[in-house]
Amino acid sequence: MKPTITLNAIALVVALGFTSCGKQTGTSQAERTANAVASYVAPGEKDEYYLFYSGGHSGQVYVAGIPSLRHISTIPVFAPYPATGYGFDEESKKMLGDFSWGDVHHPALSQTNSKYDGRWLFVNDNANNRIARIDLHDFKTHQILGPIPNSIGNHGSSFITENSEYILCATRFSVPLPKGRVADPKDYEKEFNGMVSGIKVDPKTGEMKVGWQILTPPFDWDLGSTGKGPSSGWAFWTSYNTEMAHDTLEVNSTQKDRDLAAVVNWRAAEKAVAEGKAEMMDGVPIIDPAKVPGVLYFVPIGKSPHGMDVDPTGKWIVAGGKLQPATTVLNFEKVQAAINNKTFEGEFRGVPILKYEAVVEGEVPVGLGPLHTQYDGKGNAYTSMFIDSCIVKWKLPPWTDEEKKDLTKVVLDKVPAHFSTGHLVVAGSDTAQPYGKWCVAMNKLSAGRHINVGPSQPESSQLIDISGEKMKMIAEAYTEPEPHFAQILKVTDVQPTEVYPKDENKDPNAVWEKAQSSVTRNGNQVVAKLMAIRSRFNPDRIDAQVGDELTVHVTNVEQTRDMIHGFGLIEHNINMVMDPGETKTFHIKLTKPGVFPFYCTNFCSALHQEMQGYLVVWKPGEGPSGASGAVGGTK
Ligand code: RUQ
Ligand code: CUA
Repeated sequence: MKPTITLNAIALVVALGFTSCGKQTGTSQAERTANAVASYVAPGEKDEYYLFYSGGHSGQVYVAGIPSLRHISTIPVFAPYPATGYGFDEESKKMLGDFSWGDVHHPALSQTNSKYDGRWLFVNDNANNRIARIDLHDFKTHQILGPIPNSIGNHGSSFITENSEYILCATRFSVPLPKGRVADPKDYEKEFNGMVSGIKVDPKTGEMKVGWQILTPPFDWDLGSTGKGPSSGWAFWTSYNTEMAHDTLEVNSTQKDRDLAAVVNWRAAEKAVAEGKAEMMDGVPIIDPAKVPGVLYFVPIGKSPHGMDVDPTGKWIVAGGKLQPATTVLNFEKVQAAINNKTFEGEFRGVPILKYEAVVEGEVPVGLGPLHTQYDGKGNAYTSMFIDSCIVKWKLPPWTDEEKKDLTKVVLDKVPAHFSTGHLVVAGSDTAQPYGKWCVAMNKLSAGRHINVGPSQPESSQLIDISGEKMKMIAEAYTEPEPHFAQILKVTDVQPTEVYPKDENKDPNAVWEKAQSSVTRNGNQVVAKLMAIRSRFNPDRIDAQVGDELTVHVTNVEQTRDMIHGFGLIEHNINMVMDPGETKTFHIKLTKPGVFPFYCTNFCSALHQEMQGYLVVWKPGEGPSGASGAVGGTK
């Protein structure tokens, strides 16, 4: 295949600014009114869908409503977030470990039988090689797994299998393995390796652990997705840098017309590990695909591809070629046949390369810079165009003979986006039964479409109605930097709790009545058990001494929705926030004498401002009960 567009042409397009792929819609007064009504959620009414979008290097996940596109809440994941006290109490501090940021790219809702089951949302951290689990019963982060051993640059994740058996991950970077081994990047080809990881998910609790890994050449694995239906048990990733360059990647990794995508049989990998065919590295069973045939295959994809998305039937796998003005459609049945018949065009390091012509259904000329593809479940595909700045709707196979001869015929519609769309998300696209109806384009550049906020600008997201034959641009909103992928979940497909029921609070330090609250001393350990209720803390005085270690447990005894209390401690960098029925704990060493007020940080009642108390830190040997005493004040 000849590259149909040169790098220089693309550089030129980028340098000249945005290309456009059509007229802006929604300009007549009637259209504007109709669009406004379509996304309007009147005061007191509710959105129909959740949009969970990744917050990139903010480390967080944001929740918006669809169709309003209003930001509704922030779920802190990889970075402290004082608004919910995340990263201040012992439990969340422990989850964050030594890191105070992450780079969230791809959220994945848990699935049962290729349908969202409303239980968990998993997200990856590209920066520190982690995966986190948000439980949808309370919309909070409950586990952060990692850094994953033998895995650097956890970008090609989190892709969930059809029954949430695994979160599958592939590395963006390669390094000498195991981690900690040093080799000269000049010896990249020989010394560096990438990895595909299977993170096992407990079917009951969602608890993750590293299951197994597959060693790969040092390609930069990119986006991927998991199979279903006929491709059940398989997963797919594109790669760039099959050139295995280690410097000036912009030039050196874009030399080849085609890069090699990975076709992974994860069930075969699981089986190989069970049969003892793996070798341990850093505590993880590692499969060498050259020694265990049937686990990994390569397939060529042009050119520097990015997204690779399986359609709802599981038969079509679409890859976007960043430097090629077409998407490549693989036919999984042909992939299977090529594997069975050994229709290979060679091998790389013992891994067979499937013959391109044998597995490709067609290259659809969608335009410049195709990245990601989503589906509506009605036979249509929607591809985000980074360079053309638009969304292209096109028809999936099967194609007529006439269409096959000229695939421009399957390109159905284009709608401009503003600007440089990265990911897009169609509601439920990665399930067997998409909700369809809405598409959100997540654009990399807002380019001043909003009121001026200085040189650092937000990203823009745009809501597109895909229910009709032609797409309709409906509304836009601005988001925290910087959304990558998102998931859309129907509100009725999840039942979050509104309070933590008292009976379910198993914290041994929870206190529910004044009589249970206490401040006690044991050696230099001072333990305070406080209860928070509108509008006081009980007790509201803690006495201790310099050199003491202070542990404070605060229980919010409210059982009313939205009755949240905070515990901010002046000049100690502490802010816990307790939801109704929740107990949280912090632990600090007291190093300076003084009287330090603590107060409720969450506006909870008319007398919220009165909800305060004192931590009295006496000099050693001083205080109301002398050297050995610690007291709680007014009960
Ligand atoms: S990548 S703009 Cu991090 Cu998902 Cu494609
Ligand atoms: Cu409790 Cu404000």
